[in-house]
Amino acid sequence: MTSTSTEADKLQLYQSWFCPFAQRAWIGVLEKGIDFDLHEVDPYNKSEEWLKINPKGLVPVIIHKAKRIWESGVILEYLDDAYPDRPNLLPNDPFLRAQDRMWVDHTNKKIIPSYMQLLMGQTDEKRKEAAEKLLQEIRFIFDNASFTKGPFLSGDGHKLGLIDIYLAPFGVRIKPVLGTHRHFEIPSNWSTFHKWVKAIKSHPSVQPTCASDEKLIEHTRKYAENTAQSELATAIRTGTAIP
Ligand SMILES: N[C@@H](CCC(=O)N[C@@H](CS)C(=O)NCC(=O)O)C(=O)O
Repeated sequence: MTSTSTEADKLQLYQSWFCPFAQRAWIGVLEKGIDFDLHEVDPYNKSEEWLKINPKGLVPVIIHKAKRIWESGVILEYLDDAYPDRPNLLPNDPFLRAQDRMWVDHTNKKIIPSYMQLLMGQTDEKRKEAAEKLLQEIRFIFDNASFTKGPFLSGDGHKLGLIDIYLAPFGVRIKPVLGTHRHFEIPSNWSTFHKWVKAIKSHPSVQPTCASDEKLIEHTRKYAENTAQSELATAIRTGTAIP
């Protein structure tokens, strides 16, 4: 906590243990070293109390200085803006900042849809198509990122940054969730990808936010069986934009 902040200003994070989007916000506050309270909520129960916190009814949400902010990517950028004296999530260089944001866009438009289509696909043909697409889209990032100084995707790769945090929840789910439900695997010779996953999983700001593989596999079974009723599942089923 900074010397000027008070208990009333303390950041409040509303999240759900299973949610990859909420995990981003949690990693972000840990990486920034921000003092915060964590509230575990059930976003599917659209109670009046929950909708007062987020009228969209989605996790994550933060409340900071009595103001609420939702949308995981917006939250991460807000943390940099509101806490400029802490380690930045975005690099300083304009080109490298733009690059992180390019991969964020790619993650939203390409990686998440193909990840979800593979998880929810109900025919061999749909799964094969989604698996090929997912590999191609992951390859695209890892072939084009800078990686000049380390395993991370952000900036020059020396430090965990915005795009790492953005992609990490899906990166750590690929093996347990897609491996178990769909026998999907990333080729063992994709060394930059595997080095990245290893660096992410062991990172002190990521590790405490990871649910066990067993819990994630169990939680995602309803997606694999195509019975999930979340906004994300509906968007994938109907081919509309993800929430
Ligand atoms: N684009 C949003 C997505 C958030 C989201 O879909 N969260 C899910 C949980 S993983 C949720 O709250 N779902 C509630 C629902 O579908 O009703 C973000 O990145 O924050």
